[in-house]
Amino acid sequence: MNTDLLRSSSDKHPKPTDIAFQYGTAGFRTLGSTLDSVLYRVGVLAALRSRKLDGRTIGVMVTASHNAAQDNGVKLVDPRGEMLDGSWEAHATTLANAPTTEAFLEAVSTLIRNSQIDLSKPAHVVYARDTRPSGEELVRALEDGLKAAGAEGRDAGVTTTPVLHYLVRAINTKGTADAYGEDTQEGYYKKLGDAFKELVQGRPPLDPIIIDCANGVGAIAAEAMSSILANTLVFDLHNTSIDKEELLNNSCGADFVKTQQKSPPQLVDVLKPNQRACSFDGDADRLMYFYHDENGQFRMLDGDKIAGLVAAFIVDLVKTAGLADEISVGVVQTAYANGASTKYLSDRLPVKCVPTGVKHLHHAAERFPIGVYFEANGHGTVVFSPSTLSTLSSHQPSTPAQDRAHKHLLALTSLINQTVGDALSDMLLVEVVLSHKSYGGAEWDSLYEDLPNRLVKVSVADRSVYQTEDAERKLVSPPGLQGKIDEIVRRYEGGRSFVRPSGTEDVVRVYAEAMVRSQVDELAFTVAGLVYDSAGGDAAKRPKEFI
Ligand code: G16
Repeated sequence: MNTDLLRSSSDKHPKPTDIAFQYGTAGFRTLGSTLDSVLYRVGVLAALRSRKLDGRTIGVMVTASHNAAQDNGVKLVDPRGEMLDGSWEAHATTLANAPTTEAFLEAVSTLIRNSQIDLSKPAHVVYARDTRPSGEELVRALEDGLKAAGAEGRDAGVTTTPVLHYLVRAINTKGTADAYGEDTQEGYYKKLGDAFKELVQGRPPLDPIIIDCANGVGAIAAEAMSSILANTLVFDLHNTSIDKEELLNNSCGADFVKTQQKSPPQLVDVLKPNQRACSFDGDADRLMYFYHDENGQFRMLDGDKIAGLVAAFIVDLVKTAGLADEISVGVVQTAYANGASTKYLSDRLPVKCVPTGVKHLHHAAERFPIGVYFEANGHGTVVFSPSTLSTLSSHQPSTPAQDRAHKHLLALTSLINQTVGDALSDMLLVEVVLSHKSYGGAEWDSLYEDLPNRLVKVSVADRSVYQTEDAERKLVSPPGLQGKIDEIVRRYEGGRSFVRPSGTEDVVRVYAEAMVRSQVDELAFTVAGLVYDSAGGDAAKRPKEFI
């Protein structure tokens, strides 16, 4: 690498003195206006990661997903389309925090030396961004880093996070036996669209689906998919104002629906009783379904409900295809999974609980022949292990029913974006299952009844003080706080509550559930009050609902 070029270009992207950056749950994420140096350095890091992996293509996505419009962020994607290997997250944080150009150059050469990176190898990086206006300039900083590090960059433009993950895998598997698909956005839409059409062929037509696009990039993706699907499934698109920055994720989108437990206000008068609707988030990697029942009552079908619906469907297909002895299905959840969903699933299948973050769920799911993973917030997908894929491709069905189920399983491996949670792909998957089961929202909803639950955010001065263990279900720091939480939880029938620092927002999250709605709010706000006080929060600013 040309050190002079690195030095001069790094000088154009100085690190702000007063900020410590952290590669968190989904990469770097904070105010977009502070991220210029981070993007430049991520460009250099992505080039080194690619060289370390013999020139295989690395992905870089510029997005702050569900966060408010003024935030932005960046995350790296490894060659199979999965999140960056954990050991390199620390390198990302080190490079991002080097205070000066000289310190940055030193950190780069330490990384090259310690990781034994062969600089004669080529470097390839594909990158994209969501619709946030700050993304344009941040991409320019990234390009400067790529150029300085001598990487060949491919700009995938404005697209969804899952499309970028798809592209990374498609580029790296091109021309091989496990080619993932055509390495273009059109290839992605066609792959999913063809699989969907095959899966619903011969089924009664589905009613149009209402989609809340969160005024984000999902609106573009849904539009493109809609023209491929034509009449097979009609999309009724809402919240598609991608040019109005202030509307992004604002009173709409998957995070709003999940945390507020109500429909986006723009849809309240649109929804007819029992009509199904869904929300994407700002970069279309989360999906939340909902409907209003006959009494106009809001009903939410979140990631847990999606996991239940999809896992049962796949288990049935595996059995019908005559493959039950060879292929099993497992489910991965986090502590946010509703207790009722964990009970429903673990009565039927192996279930594993891991810390928050797609990277944790994805890796745990890969240990199952077919791993279904969903976070309650709507992030998730299904992964088929290499040996399952080879069993499926060599299977010889012996009856027409087996043949049909086998073909459907094969089509599912194309419909599902196996690289990461994908709102569009997951939505089509849900629609397939609803079509095969002849379910509406209410039938799906009745698989089990959620325990009342509540998610609260607490702003604290330093969220790094809050450390957890046991898949984030217990606090180990600050000392003594977990004991106080346990004592409160014991007072509530079926009570459960835990506290963890967010990796994407500057807050501590408090989750609570209990048998009775009114009690769950009390439990959540009491625990939130404990957290606020433990952080030495200003008594005058204590939110009034904290008990
Ligand atoms: C990201 C991660 C998810 C995680 C979410 C919230 O989602 O990819 O796995 O559940 O952040 O994380 P936290 O509670 O640590 O803030 P997204 O959609 O924001 O990219």
